[in-house]
Amino acid sequence: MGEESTRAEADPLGGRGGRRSIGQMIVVGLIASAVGIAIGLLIDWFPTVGSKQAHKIDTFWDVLIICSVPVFVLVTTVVLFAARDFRMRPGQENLDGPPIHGNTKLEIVWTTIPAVMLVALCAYALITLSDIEKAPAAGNERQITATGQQFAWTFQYNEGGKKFSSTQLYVPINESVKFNVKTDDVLHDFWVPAWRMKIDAVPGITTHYRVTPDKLTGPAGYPVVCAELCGLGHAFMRSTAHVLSKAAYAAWVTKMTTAAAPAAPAGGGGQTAAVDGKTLFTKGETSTGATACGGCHKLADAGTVGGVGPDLTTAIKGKDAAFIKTSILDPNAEITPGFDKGIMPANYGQLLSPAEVDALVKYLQEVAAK
Ligand code: HEC
Ligand SMILES: [Cu+2]
Repeated sequence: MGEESTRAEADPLGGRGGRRSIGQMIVVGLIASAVGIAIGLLIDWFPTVGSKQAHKIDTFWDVLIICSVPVFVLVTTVVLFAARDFRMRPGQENLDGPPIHGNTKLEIVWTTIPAVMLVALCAYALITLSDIEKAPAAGNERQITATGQQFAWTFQYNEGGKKFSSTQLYVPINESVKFNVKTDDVLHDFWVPAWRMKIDAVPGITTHYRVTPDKLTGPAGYPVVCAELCGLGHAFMRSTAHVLSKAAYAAWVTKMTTAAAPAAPAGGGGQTAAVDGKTLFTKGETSTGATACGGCHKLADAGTVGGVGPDLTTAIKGKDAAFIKTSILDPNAEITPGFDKGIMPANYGQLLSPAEVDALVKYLQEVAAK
C-alpha cells in the first residue's frame, strides 16, 4: 500500500489499474471462482435423488453452477478492482482523461462469449428436457392419473384392466410411470420433490410427466406436495409416495383389487373386512389409502392432536349419528362457526367405503355420547 501511495502522489491516476492490477485480478478471480464452484457443488441443495430424471436434473444444476460462478466472480472482481484503482479523491475530478467512445474489438468479445455460453446452456437444457420426457423403449408403460381436489390428491390406477384408486401413491421401482395430472376444481400442482418433476394440474386439460423412480422409499415415503396455492387448505394438500420393489408393488395391487371387489366404481371402496372406526380416525388405513382425520382434528379418545379442524372432543358432544355422517360426507353442508368452508376434504364419500363411513360414524357417535 505504501508503494502505491507514493506513486499516486507523483501521478495521481497513472500507474494504477495497470498490468499489475490485471495480474492481481486474474489471480483473485481464479481463486474466488475455484472456491465458489467448490462451495456450490458441496452444498446439498436438494432432497434425496429418487428418480432417473432427478440425476439428470441435478447434473444440469451442477453445470449451471460451474458456468455461472465464474461469470459472477468476473463481474464482481472487475467492479471491486475498478473501485479500488480508479476511485476519485477530492481534487482529482479533472484528472479523468478524455472520454473513450467505443472499442469494437472489446464489444465483439464481450457479446460473443456470453452469447455462446447461453446458446450452449440452452441446447444442453433442451437435450436434458427431451431426455427426461422420453418414453421408455419397451412400450407398455404404466399410467397413473393424479387428480387434485381442494385439498387432497387421488391416484387412479388401471392394473391389468382392474381400476382402483388410492390417496397415497404407490409405484414400483425402476419402471417408467406416466402421470396424467388433472384437477376437479382449481389449479393445483403435482410435485414429488425427490423425483424433481413438477407440473400444474389445470382445470379442463390433462397434463403429463413421466418418472422412473430408482430408489426405494422407507416406511415414511416421499412427500407429495401441492405446489400451487389453491386455497386455505393448500398447505395440507399433501400425500405420500411409496416406491416399492416389484414384488411388494404386485402384492399391494392384489390387496387393492381384491379389497375393492371387481365391480367397484373407480373411486370406490367396497371393503368387506371389519373396519374399526378408531383406527380409521387415527391412522387412516382405509381401503383406498390414508384418511388422516386425526391430522386435522383433535380427539381425546383417539389421542389425536390435529389443530386444523374443530376439536371433536367437544364439537360433537351430544350430536347424533345423522349429523356426524353429514359432517363427513358433505362437510360444506354446515360449517362449524369459526372455521372456513372447503378445508375439510369433500370427497370422503369416494375415498371411504360405505362400511368405513359407518364405522367412523359409529365410533364418533359413541365418543359423542360419552
Ligand atoms: C384437512 C383437514 C381435515 C380433515 C383431513 C378432516 N377434517 Fe373434519 N373438519 C375440518 C374442518 C376445517 C371442519 C370445520 C368446517 C366444516 O364444518 O366443514 C371440519 C368439521 C368436521 C366435523 C363437524 C364438527 C362440528 O363442529 O360440527 C366432523 C364431525 C368432522 N370434521 C369429522 C371428520 C372426520 C371423521 C374426518 C376423517 C374422515 C375428518 N373430519 C377429516 C377439517 C378436516
Ligand atoms: Cu392444491
